[in-house]
Amino acid sequence: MAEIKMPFEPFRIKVVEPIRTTTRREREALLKQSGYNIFGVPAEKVTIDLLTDSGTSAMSDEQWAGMMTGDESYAGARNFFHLEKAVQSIFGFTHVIPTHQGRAAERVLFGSVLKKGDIVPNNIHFDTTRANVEVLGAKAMDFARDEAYDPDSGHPFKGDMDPDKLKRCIESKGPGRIPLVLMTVTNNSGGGQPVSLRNIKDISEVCAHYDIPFFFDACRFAENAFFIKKREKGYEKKSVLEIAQEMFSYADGATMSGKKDALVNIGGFVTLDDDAWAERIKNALIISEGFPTYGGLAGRDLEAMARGIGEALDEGYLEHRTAQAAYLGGLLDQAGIPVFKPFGGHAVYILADRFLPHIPRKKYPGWALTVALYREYGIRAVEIGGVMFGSKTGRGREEAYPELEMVRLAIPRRVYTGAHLQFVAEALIELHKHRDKIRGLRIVRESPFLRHFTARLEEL
Ligand code: P70
Repeated sequence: MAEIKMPFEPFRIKVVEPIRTTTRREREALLKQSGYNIFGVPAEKVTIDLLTDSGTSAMSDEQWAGMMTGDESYAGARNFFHLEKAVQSIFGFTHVIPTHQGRAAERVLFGSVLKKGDIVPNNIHFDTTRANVEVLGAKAMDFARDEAYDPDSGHPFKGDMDPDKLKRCIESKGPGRIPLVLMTVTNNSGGGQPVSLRNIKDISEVCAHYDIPFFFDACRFAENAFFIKKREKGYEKKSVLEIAQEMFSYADGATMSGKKDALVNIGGFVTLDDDAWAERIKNALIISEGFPTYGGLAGRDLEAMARGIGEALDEGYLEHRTAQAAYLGGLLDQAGIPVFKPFGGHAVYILADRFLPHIPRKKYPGWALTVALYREYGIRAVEIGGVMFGSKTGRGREEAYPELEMVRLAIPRRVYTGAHLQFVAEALIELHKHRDKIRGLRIVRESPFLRHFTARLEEL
């Protein structure tokens, strides 16, 4: 078996944050209190927090220095212009409209261009994106290539959208009902898999043919560009920046959660060329987010994002980041733990239905694994499966489940070392040995949208 190397951290640590440990008894009580929902557990009671890579990055010395230059004027703060320039230099669109995070960008964009009965195709929508489409009475549809749903397929670009599935949808529903097509890079609900430039060009051509605007959900664009460099023929010698620029050159705009590949703790934006859409979005922004040069952010946050978005394209950083996922995934895989392959950019995904074959889908094996991982080791992960994406298809009807039942171990950017990941792997390997003791759950309370954040459950 190949040796799995712990990656070298390409940074020194200047500020540290202590990790507190808890006892199993304490964690058991916290689980009970939170309704067996790890979103309800206080972060200080978590040993290693792999809930999300969103807003959890460690900022650099450059970003912290930039925070001191925050211009807190209401309108036209200098940091907005820095952000505008940084975003334009990578994305290449005229308008840059800041928002407090990704879902706010989705809301102001979709709220300005979608109406009831419309359809939004995507490779696979992530949770908030789907919710922001559906809350407007429109329908979110997924057209990822077939390999996306096969955890064992080694296809290098499992994030790709299937152009034929997209065309069939446009032909059958009519282009007039599709105000925009989205493409999520990397594909978060499908194992953090990249989309190839070939596919971006193909989808862009389909959209152009029917005159439908093509937008990216660009949260993890830098990781996607890095995978293109590593895996797509003809891009080996291009810089990650050039690849990102080329990706965006085929689109009409993007929504962005800066909490991922802009390396900030809060922030996002919409960026696009169309003047009429930009005007509508800015008007919507003023109602709920703020004036268009700050969009719900402080000047210092805008500066951190302006600086972070460039740092995310650093190839040494991206090499380490993807090596971290490969290291953790490799240790698990070698120990016989079922994992989604290839390993994604920001996370390792465990195939929970295979990890816990004795728990049926209706008893939420993925959720059960997140509960067990916290209870036994104080590690927090997130279920991407039946609770997050399951839905009742009608009154009293059976629940429908997504194709994949997974637990995501998301790796915060520049936060954990190789030793931390080794601890996580050892914990999972131990847990796997005692997996038959893990029990399923049932939901006792849930909200109509995004139920995973607040649902309460009970162990069976
Ligand atoms: C995550 C978070 C956010 C996200 C995303 C894509 C592809 C838009 C957004 C919204 C959400 C999350 C999930 C589970 C636990 C905690 C947080 N993804 N598009 O971790 O962006 O959060 O800034 O509103 O992945 O994947 P924002």
